[in-house]
Amino acid sequence: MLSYVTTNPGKVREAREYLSAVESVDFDYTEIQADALGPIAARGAREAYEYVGGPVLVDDAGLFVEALDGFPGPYSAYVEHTVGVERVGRLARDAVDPETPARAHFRCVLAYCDGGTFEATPEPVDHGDRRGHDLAAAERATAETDDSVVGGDLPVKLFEGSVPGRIVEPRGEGGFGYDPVFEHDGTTLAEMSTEEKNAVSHRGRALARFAEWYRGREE
Ligand code: ITT
Ligand code: NA
Repeated sequence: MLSYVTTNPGKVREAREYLSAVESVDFDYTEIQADALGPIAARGAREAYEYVGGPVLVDDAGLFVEALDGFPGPYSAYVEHTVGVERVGRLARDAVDPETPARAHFRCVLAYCDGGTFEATPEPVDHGDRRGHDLAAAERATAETDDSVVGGDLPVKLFEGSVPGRIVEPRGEGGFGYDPVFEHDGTTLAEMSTEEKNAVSHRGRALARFAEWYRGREE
């Protein structure tokens, strides 16, 4: 049984659409201070594997606002709980003039660890539609995950997804976190059903990549 390790029920709801035989484990693994999601997720997966004693998937995500040089990025959870979503939204919109969209993207890195070894075959990294996005950041992200099997005491395999959008005034009641202020193709993620959000979201893309790989290796 695969354990999806998170303290966030919103993430579990989305993951269930891809992983039916998944058990969610509410375990708060140590989030190291790092400026990239990949290493945070990899460290978390090793720690969660030791705790659960079976295959685990951890999910580290963040909102990257272009006009704020990628803030809050890997600090998104801390910033949500301190500054709050509405104020982050205002900060992002104030950073550009009123006619200019406050461009941003979400990224999600899934880290899988089962204590075993993997073939070190790099997975293609999906950054979604990169148009209008910080290419330097996308490039750094590619460098980070191109070798998707990361070493350490236990090997970990990473899967990534991203979604481009813009920061707007809050709309919608669905989703969680920054969803009400993040608009993709005219709709905020909070205005979408779980299914609709998964079809375009950073997490949906990463989960689809993971599910494909995971099913493939069970055969
Ligand atoms: P776990 O670490 O226990 O999984 P978390 O909520 O702390 O749960 P992260 O460390 O990945 O998750 O923090 C990411 C932050 O970004 C946090 O504030 C989330 O609410 C937010 N976030 C993550 N995915 C999101 C999504 O799909 N839509 C909106 N906000 C999201
Ligand atoms: Na967290």
